[in-house]
Amino acid sequence: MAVPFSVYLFQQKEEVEWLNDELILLLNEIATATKEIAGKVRKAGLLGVLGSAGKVNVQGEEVQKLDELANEILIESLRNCGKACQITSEEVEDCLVVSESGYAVAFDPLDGSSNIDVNISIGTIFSIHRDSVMKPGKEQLAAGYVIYGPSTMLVMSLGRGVVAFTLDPESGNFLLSHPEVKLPERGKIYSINEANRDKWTSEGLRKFIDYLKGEKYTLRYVGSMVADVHRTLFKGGIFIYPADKKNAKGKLRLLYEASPMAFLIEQAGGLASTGEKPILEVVPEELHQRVPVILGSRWEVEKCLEFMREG
Ligand code: AHM
Ligand code: MG
Repeated sequence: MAVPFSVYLFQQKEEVEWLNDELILLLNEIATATKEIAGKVRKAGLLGVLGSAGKVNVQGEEVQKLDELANEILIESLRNCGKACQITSEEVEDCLVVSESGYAVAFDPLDGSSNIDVNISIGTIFSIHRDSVMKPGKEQLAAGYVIYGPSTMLVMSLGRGVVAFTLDPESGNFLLSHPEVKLPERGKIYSINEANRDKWTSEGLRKFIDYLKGEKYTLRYVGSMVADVHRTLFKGGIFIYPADKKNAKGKLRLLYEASPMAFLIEQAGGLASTGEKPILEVVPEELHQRVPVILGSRWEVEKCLEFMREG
C-alpha cells in the first residue's frame, strides 16, 4: 500500500530538522487546496469557469476565471490554517502580511493559463520560506508543484531529494508513487519557445539550440512551465525561458516559478541558472521579479552556459 502524503510528512520528521507539526499542517493544507483546484480543473467546462475574468493582473496579463478561483482557494486555506505569516501570489500585487513570524508562502495558483481553455496540463507552484519570501531560493524549507494532467501529481522537495505523489481518485489521497525522483545526467529533449528565436538577446543561445539539433535532440514545448519542467525532471534534457528583446529579464517570476522549480531540479541532481548565476543564489529585490531560466540535466545546462559565455 502506497504511503499517503500526510503519513510521509510525519515519517520525514526524523530526517528533516525543520519539519515540525506546524510546517506539516501547512503542507497538508496546500495539498488539500490543490485537490479542490484539481476538482475544479477537471469540471471546468461544466462549471462555467473557462475563459477570461475580464481583467489583467499585476503582470499586465489577462486573468482567467480559473486563475482567480485557484487563487481564492489557496489564500482562503492558507489564512485559515494559521501557519502562514506572509502570502504572496502571482495574482495579487502586494504580499498579504498575516503575522510577523511563521511561514512565508509564495505561489502561482494556476500556471500555464494559456492552456486552461484547451484542456492541456496546467499546475500550481509553491515555495515556502521562514518568515519572509524575500530570501534566496537556497533558503527554501520546501517547494513543489501540483500538475493537473492525465493524473494529478504533487512533486515536492523538503531539501532531501525529490518525491512525487499521485492523486488516487478513489481514496482522494495523494499517494507516494515516486519515492526518489532523479534527473538523468543527460537527456534528448530541449524545451524553449523557439518562435522568439530572433528576439533572444544571447547569440550563444541560438548557437546552442542549433548544436542540439545537430546532436539529434527533439523539441517539446507545452507552454505550461509545470508541464515542461515535469517532463524535464523525469526525462532529462533542458528547459529554457531566456531574456529577450521584449522581456529583458525573461518572463518567468523568481519567487513562485523559477525559484521553487530550481530547488526541485537541483534536489533531483540537475542545475538551474539565470545564465549568470544559480537561480537559487538570486536575492529577490521585488515581489514579482522576473529572471531568465535555464534548467535541467547537468550536461545540457553546463553546455548551454558554455555557449552563452562564448556568445
Ligand atoms: P502564467 O503564469 O501567466 O501562466 O505564465 C507563465 C507561463 C509558463 O507556464 C510558461 O513556461 C510560459 O508562460 C510560456 O510563455 P510563452 O507563451 O511566452 O512561451
Ligand atoms: Mg505562472
